[in-house]
Order: sequence, then C-alpha cells, then structure tokens
Amino acid sequence: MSSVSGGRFDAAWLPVEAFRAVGVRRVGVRGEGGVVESVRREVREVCGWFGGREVGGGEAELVLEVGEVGLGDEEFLFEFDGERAGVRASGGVGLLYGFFHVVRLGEGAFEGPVRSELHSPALPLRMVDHWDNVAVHPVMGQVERGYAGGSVFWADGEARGDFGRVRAYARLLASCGINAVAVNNVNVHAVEARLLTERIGEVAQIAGVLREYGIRTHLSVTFAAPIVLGGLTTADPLDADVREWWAGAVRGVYEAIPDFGGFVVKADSEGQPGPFAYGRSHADGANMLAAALAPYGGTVHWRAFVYDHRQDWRDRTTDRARAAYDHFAPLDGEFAEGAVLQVKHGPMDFQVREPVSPVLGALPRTRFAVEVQATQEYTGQQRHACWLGPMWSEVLTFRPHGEQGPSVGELASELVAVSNVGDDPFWTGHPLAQANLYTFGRLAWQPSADPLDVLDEWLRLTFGDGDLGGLRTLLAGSWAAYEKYTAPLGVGFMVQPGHHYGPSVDGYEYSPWGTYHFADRDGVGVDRSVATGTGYAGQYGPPWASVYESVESCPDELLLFFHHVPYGHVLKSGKTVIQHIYDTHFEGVEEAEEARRVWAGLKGVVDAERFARGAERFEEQVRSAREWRDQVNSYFFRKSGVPDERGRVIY
Ligand code: GCV
Repeated sequence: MSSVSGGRFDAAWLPVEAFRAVGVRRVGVRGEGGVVESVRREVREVCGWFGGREVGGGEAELVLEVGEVGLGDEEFLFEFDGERAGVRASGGVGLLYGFFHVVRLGEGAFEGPVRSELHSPALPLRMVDHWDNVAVHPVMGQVERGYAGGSVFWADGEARGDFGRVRAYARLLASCGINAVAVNNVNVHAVEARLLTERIGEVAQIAGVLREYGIRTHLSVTFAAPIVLGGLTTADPLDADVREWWAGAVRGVYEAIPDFGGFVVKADSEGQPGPFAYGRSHADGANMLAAALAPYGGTVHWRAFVYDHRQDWRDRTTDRARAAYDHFAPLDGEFAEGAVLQVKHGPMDFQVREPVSPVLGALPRTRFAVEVQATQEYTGQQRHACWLGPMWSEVLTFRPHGEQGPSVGELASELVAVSNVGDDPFWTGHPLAQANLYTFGRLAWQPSADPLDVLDEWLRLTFGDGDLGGLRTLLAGSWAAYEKYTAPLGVGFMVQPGHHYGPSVDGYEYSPWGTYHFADRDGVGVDRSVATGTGYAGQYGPPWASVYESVESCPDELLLFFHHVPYGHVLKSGKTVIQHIYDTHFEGVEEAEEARRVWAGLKGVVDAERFARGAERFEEQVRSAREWRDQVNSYFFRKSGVPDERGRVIY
C-alpha cells in the first residue's frame, strides 16, 4: 500500500519493484516544461528507490529525450544500441508513454539491439467515463454502478481538496495509455449540472492534476442546461438564444480550462432531456454543441443509448435491441466533425454476452466511439473476478462487413470505458478488477493486441516474475466462467431489478425496460429474425444478417438472443439447450470454486491486505455462483419438466 497523500491505497500495477530496471540506472531526461517535468519527477523518484541517478551528458544508460523527431504528440521512438536505451519524442506526452514502455519491458528494454521502433496509439482518444456524482444520490450512491467506494474526484460535496489520490490515478491511467477522463455521471443531476458554470473552478482543479499526465478533462452536461442554469424557457437546439447561451457557457469553460476536452451527453435516454422534446433530431442536438465547442477544438461525445424504457411487455412489436440502430443509422453523415457518436458495444446494455452492435457497421460517415463497461454492473460487480479482456477483444476484432472488411477497432475513432475505479484502497473493490482497467487502456492503444499478452503484462507488473500460471488461468477463464453460471446462451438479464446483482430469472420479464427472455413450458429465447421475429437480425449487413437469421447458422453462444427455441433443440455442441443450461451452471460453479482454491494458494505470495480482500471476494463469488446455478437450473427444470441427464440435485 502506498501512503502518499490522498489516503492509503494500493500501488496497483505500478509497485516500486516494477521500476527496478529504470531505477538502478543512470538516466538522462532532456527537455523542458509540462509533462516532461512529470517524467523527470518519475525518474528522480525511482532512481531514489534503487540507487540510480539522473545524469546529463553522455554517461546515461537510458536517455529520455524530447526533440525535433517529427512525431505526433503521443508517439515515441524506442531503441537500444547494445549499450544505451533511448526514447525520443516530439513532446512530453510521447516521452511519458515511452518512459512507461521502458518500465513495462523492465530488463528487457536493455537487451537487444532494437533499432528505432515507432510506437503510436491506434486510436487518438482513449477515455474513461466516471459515473460519479458530486453529491451522494439517494438511490445510486455517489458513483452510479460503482463498486469501489466513493468518487476519486469528489468528496463531501465538492472537489477533493487533497489531490494526491487523483495524481496517483492519473499516473496509473497514463501508464496504460488513457488520455481522457469524463469526471461526472452522464445522468446529470441538479448539483452536477452546475459544474458547467459556477462550479467550473472545481473541474479546473482536477483538470490541472490530470494534465500533468497528458490527460484531458471532459464533462457530462445536461441538454437542458439553458433552462436549468440559464433561465431560458427552451433548450431547442435550433433556437438562437439557446445557441448563444451555449457559446457563452463554453467560453467560460475554456477560460478556466484551456485544454478542455469537451462534453459527454446522454440525451433522450432513461429520462434525461434531449432534442426530441423540440421535434429535433439527435444530429441537431449534437451539432449545436459541436458548434459551440468548435472554436476551441473541443468535442461532444453524444451517446447512442436511446431506447424506450417505458415499454409494455405485452407489446411484441417493440424490441429494445433495435433502438440504437433505428435512431442513429439514418443520421449517418449528418453529424458535425466535432461530434462523436458514443455507441455501447452491444445493442442492449453490457450483458455478459451480446452480439456486437449493428450500429458499429452502419456509420461509414460518422466519427464514433465504442463504449465498454469496465465497471462490472452485469458481470459480478467487482465481487466476482471477471476479466473482460477477451470480451472487448472480440468486439474490437469483429468485422461488421465480413472477413474481407475492416474490424470494429479499425472503424472506430475512439474507445471509451465506464470506469470501475473509486476511492477504495484497492481502487476497484476486487483487486483483480484492476486488470480490467489496465487491459482497457492497452486495447485502446492497440485494439488488435492479444488480450492474453496484455494480461501477462499486467500480471508481471503487478506481481513480479514469480510463478503466476494459476492466477493467469483463473483470470483468462473468468469471463467464460461467469457466463456459464449466469444467463445462458446470450439471452441476458435475469438479474435482480434495480441493483442488478444476483439472479432473478423473471426479475425483468414483465417490466417496462424491454429486457425479456420469453421462457415458457416449451422453450426460451427472443425471436429477432426478420422472417418471424422483431427484424433485428436484418440490421446487420452481409454476412452477419444471414448468419444470425437462421437457427442453423447462429452461433450457440448467441442463440437465445436471436431465436426462441424448444428446450430439446440440439446445439452445435451436440447438447440440448436444457442440458446445456444444466451443465454450464454446474461447471460454472466448479470453476468459481477452483478460482477460490487458486487464490487461497497465493497466501504469502500476494501481500497480506490484497490477499485478504481477494479471499473475501472469492467466498462471495462462490456463494453467488451457487445461487445463480440453483435458481436458473430450478427455474428451467420447473418450466420444462426435463430432468438432468446426469441426475444431479436441482431444487
Ligand atoms: C448511467 C444502464 C445503467 C444505468 C446507466 C445507463 C447508461 O441502464 O443501469 O445506471 O446510467 O446504463 O449507460 O446511461
């Protein structure tokens, strides 16, 4: 645990030992100002730990140098000539990324030779969105869907006075390449609305700390701000007074934060105000804000999470999965340059298994960001170990137009994660959930990266070079294990309403939220085919529209997302649907028990506090997995009357 200011907190993947290879050497830092000073501070600190030193002249073994190398701001060159390692960049941010590259390589940075290797991020913006409220919300708490304590930015109703913790967080983010942070919840409540105007000074304080690590600050704003803050009678995006009001508000923001990144907007979604109230389109709304931000180079991130959350479950013509495409695909080409459409990776809401959103293949003329959820709202809420690297990688490597076409990672302009971090001493509640934040950053830097390589990096940095094979296997399989003991075959939800933790098979079955599985005595699943269902499968282009349309070609793991089938339907695996449900639920629990056993074996290897936190979480994971198994299996046994082939206990 570090005990620098901001309270005691875990060093995560940057423990002292991770810096040994740099800290024992003679290091030269060449350049001045801004982020270069952060690099210099890092070098001095780590050399202080290990006996190395900052040197000038030619005696350096590692040179970190800013110069005229003709690179982009975030790029760097790395080389090792047999004696000396070097990082060269055009500016401080590239130098900082180069420094962390050397840290990641450890002694490997001083083996070679390596000739002038260029490193550049594939995506220019790599952002975490905090769903943090300034004031504690009566239902959602301080951090909406937060499972790691209070906010890292806000405490006692205002920006934290002590920024030690924010600085440590910025350092962690920069070390895995994250360069943008939205500091408040997309559901903008009354107190938080004022961050845009009279409380912008507090945002500026946070921005000042994040800037030291090359991170730009973004703010979630309410579309109704001209009314709630400006006293206007309308927020109509085409109204001249409204546009003028926003122009003035943005001017004030940039006076306080000259490098402000821009706005994040959740409009016409789950009760948030938006342009529909004025008969305007989402392009009208986004473009109005883009115009206000344009003189300063800011961006509006406009979320595509727009659907009817007041649905009648009896109405079989409305399908929530269709909503984002129906709203936004027709607007392709209508968004201004400074607007980025922020699209959730799946059509529903961060379930453990969803198809890739068809919207991602339908925006050839729109800048878009893919939004993933590091906070584990539907994947165990940081009480369960669930490493999401393979899920995100599947999304980023999916090719919406077939094998010959580009991947999502190539089509997207940006990658955004809902943050899983709070003021918890371990940052993320479950110490192993730190791997999700790290993996997000590294995949945003290089979406085609093998997530297992990223996991190895994280393990090595966090725990050192010991034998971590068991932990690696545990984490590598943890998403699959979670999927096994929760909602089967892509059908989704089946969670407790409201807080979304733990099983409730019919929890959302008759609710207004549009999240149904339609299980009856004969079968289960949602018919989303064009031929007989909601037509959602037709939102994909070739080849996926036909792959998903037919029961025969639909992949097993998505079968119940796209089709309603009898319990006796035989999967490609050769099992019936009902037997698959029974088997996977028993297996999932066994895997959770095995994970608990692996963690128990790390006693004495992992430091005591982290070990204790993990042990407590694995107890809960096993308890919860059994709860899921028994409820899901009993539910389907009672519905179908089909016994388990293997005669195991089903309640
Ligand atoms: C911030 C889901 C979550 C909400 C969240 C919403 C969103 O519905 O349950 O808490 O609101 O997604 O992404 O806007």
